Amino acid sequence: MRTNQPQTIYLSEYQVPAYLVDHVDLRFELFEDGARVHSTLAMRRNPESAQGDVPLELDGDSLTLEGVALDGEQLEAGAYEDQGDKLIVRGVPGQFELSVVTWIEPQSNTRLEGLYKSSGMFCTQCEAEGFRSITFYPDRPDVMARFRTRIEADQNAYPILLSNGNPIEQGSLDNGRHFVTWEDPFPKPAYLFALVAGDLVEKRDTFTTCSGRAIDLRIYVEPRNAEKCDFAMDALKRSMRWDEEVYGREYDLDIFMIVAVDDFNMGAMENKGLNIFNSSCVLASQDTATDAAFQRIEAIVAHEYFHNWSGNRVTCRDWFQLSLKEGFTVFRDSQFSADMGSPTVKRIEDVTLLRTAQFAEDAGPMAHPVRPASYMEISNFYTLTIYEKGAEVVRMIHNLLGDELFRKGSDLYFERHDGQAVTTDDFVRAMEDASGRDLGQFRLWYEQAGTPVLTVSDHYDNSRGVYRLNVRQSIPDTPGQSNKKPQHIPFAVGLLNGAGQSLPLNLSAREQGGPTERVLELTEAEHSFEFHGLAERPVPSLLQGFSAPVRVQYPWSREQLLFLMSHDPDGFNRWDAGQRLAVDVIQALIKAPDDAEVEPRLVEAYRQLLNDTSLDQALVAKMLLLPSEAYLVELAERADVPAIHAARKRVLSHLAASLRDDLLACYQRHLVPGEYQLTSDAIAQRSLRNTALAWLLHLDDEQGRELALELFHNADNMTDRLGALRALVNSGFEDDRNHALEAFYERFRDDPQVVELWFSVQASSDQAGQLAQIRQLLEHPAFDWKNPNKVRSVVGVFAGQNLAAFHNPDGSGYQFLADQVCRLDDSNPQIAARLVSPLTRWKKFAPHYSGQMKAALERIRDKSELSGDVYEVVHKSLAD
Ligand code: B3K
Ligand code: ZN
Repeated sequence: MRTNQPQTIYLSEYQVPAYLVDHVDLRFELFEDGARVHSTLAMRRNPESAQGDVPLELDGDSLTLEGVALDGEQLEAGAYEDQGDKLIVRGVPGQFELSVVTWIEPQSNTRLEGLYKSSGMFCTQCEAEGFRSITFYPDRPDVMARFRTRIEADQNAYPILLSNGNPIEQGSLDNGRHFVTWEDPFPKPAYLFALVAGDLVEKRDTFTTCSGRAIDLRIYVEPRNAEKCDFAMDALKRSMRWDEEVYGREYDLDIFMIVAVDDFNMGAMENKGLNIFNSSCVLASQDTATDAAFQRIEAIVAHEYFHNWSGNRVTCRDWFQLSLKEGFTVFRDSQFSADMGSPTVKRIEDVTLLRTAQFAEDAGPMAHPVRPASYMEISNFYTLTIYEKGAEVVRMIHNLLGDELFRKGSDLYFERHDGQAVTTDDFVRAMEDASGRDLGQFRLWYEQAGTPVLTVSDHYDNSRGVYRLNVRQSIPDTPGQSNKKPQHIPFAVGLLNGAGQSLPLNLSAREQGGPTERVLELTEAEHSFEFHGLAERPVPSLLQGFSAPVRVQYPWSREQLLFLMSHDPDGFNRWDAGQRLAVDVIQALIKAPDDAEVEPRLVEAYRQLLNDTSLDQALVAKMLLLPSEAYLVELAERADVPAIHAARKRVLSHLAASLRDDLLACYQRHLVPGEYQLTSDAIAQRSLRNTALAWLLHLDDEQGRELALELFHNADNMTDRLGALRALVNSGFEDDRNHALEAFYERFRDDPQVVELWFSVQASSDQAGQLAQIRQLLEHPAFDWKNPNKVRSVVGVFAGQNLAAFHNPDGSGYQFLADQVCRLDDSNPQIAARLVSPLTRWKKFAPHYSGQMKAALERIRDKSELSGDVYEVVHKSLAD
């Protein structure tokens, strides 16, 4: 068991840095057995620090110190103290130059933080605290410096040497070595530092900015991937244009580079001028990437590019402010994706993730505010709350201010804070100053954790023609927070008459011809709104466009939901009505599993969706997807996963059987002839066909089987081929399933991204004997414990998406996950800590399950030498 518990860091204890760095000069000597890093820091005491003449403290991690010099003089061993995680130098003058030489071993770095090797290339990941495992440094985001970086390496093995900024010098050295020196003119925190050395090919392009500057764009990949960069390059150019047009942000360096690496802990990283990407988030071709992968790539390329302003030019003061850059940038990338495709579909996708996973996080033991007040291990705080809820908070400011004032606010924010490390409060203040609005109460969104619940009731006064909406808000207790204050919530509503028309919303008897949508502002625990001049009782359309990240409770009848499903003018709410109806039907079957009937009106509603070609097919494609098991778990009081699984499956089977002919017709109708295209229409058609196919195979339908085999063998794109494979794998056609899996692997075995898809289709499959199959996947030659994508595609998918198998009543799924977490904890604690997540919400499950989940957590807790990352998650999950 671990004895030295990691420390908790508190926002309230923030102090400005005692010393600043003006300039960093780095020289990397890269060798096959390690790397020597020479760093020279031009430093001075921070005039704003009240700490005075304190010793200089630099952060370090896993470094071998080879020498320290102050103003050019080597220091004797007694003149400094190497504590491993700190280098302390006493008696430094007010201004000085400190040189440090360290030896590191990127080859044996399996944590994938700092400098490491992936498929023969050197690369870095420094956010949040990786730079300290390269050299001793004040590794905190409010220390911003200009960097110059010289990289030296063997010319043959590493012809490409990259770092941030612009290349200023290059040349040959003895022994077949060469060097390149890069200079970044923009001051930046160390977390944005990057270095790459490898044998890579480049794809080049140019972008001309709004002021006419030509930017050199490059994507670096391994030679075998040379043909898979076009889409990312186009996405990059679209992002650059969009940021100019929508936010007035022009790119600032002369060169912008993206490098794809196979072993990467997350999706990508926004290092200044040198973004490093997980290969799976940049490489794509029609043959190997699904529509979802293309969309993800576009969104991530945009996200990292947008960070150049929201994150790099204006950065975070400390890691408690992480959402300052992440929430804002997710909001920006979701606006971008909405503009590139279907805004309603994008909103549905974002809200699905938020409601399924972020709401769960917000209701669990790791719940934390968008601006946390404390943490042990910052890597654990790259959460859905920081990213997705953070984006929702920015979206609400946008909803409250409107397009124009929001843009004024963002302009002011960028102008006022350019080159600074600031706080979420600075962001809100810029929005207030530009708009004249008071966001004082709104700030609670950053401070209070938990998902607000809006309980809505209504009353119609026939004689006065007045309809009243009463809204009560409450925010549940979360760890360390209770009795929360009411928040400022933008609540967008509309009212419909019986013919499905939107009614004018008149908030007083005098008002006439009011707008048909209004954003009501909730600020009190209880609010009532009266709408006048209504000749009949209206049907309310609540929280249109999901105008705030809240749960709405209102006693909708099934009639009302059916009505909204086909009439709500708000596309999002139309989808949501369908979801609520399906949830209601499934929940009823969970309560009464022996009920003979599945709501016939649900079947008819789906039939209409399948057959009415006048509807927006992109929306229909989303509406046909039943609520996921994970969402049903989230909505349950104490979830019984097998019961949820069985009820959902029963509804699915019933729908599929009742709609068989409609599904076949839908499948045929949506055959997309001609070239593969990525328009939202073509994507919707493929999605509809894949849903139809999956449902038919769910019935083990013979005609469906033939269609699936035909599509599997002849598809000209991965979306269709994988759709067919998935349908076969989840069917009862065992031989076909095995043949298809084999053929697929043989065809794509050399493409790691496709092999990951192949793993995940199997890890999420619904077939009996699941766990034995998962164990086999771990033994497969293509599986690699050192590659996070592989671990995620088997272990992560099994525990996070294959709920019925993971929650096997015998507890074997939990034991399995605990084993894998313990195994990974020694090599890659960040990934291990993420994998624990499905166990953390043990209290959410029915007692038979929760006890066993808790036991699995305790087993992890008792592992020897537990990392700080896993320690924090496990201990917080087990706390009362
Ligand atoms: N900023 C990075 C995330 C870094 C995570 C470090 N553990 C990617 C992004 O959000 O753009
Ligand atoms: Zn980001």
